[in-house]
Amino acid sequence: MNKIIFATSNEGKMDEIRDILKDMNIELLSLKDLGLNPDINENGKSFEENAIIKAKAVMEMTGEMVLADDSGLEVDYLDKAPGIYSARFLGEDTPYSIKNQYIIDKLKNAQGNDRSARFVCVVALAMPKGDIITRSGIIEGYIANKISGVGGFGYDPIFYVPEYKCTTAELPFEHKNKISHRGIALNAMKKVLMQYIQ
Ligand code: ITT
Repeated sequence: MNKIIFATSNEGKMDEIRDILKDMNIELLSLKDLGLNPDINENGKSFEENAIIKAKAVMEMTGEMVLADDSGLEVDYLDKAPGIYSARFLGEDTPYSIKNQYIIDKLKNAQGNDRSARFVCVVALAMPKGDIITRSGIIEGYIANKISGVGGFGYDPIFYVPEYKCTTAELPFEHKNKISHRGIALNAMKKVLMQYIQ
């Protein structure tokens, strides 16, 4: 069975990734599974650049096929912040209850379409021979008026999806994974992986 490493230290992401890729005939290993805690400088200027930086760094460290996900929340009213800085926004260790309330407070004068936002995900595949392939996914929505839901992670409790009239933190786990930025990007990446795995 082909071994693929997913270069993330975010457990919330990893749970979703395992669910989305569960029908693939691969041995999927996280950095935690390998006991790795690499200090990767995510100094790219886009989700794509950062996804490639992470995948390449771990591929060079292990010599294996490596996937990485760079993702984040773009809030139009905040000029697309926090964007690629979503994890570092207000400090890496600041609880999301504070980050989420901060965004809601910032948007207190924004109504209707002014509250538009999206989650973006770019997944990069780094092959030991040097090939790099990326796929991306986006889910459009709005910043909710209040924090709602306990599912997911990060900014899910403030990301309202009008089609389902709830936040992504209120959607059942598998449902979020079917429609999310990460689900879209990884489902596109599955087609690429099929060409590489036996
Ligand atoms: P790795 O780099 O180790 O994968 P990270 O959390 O630092 O973990 P990113 O740099 O890609 O990863 O930042 C992604 C951040 O964007 C994440 O920490 C959340 O704040 C936010 N985010 C991304 N996808 C999300 C989702 O599905 N639900 C909620 N928040 C999300």
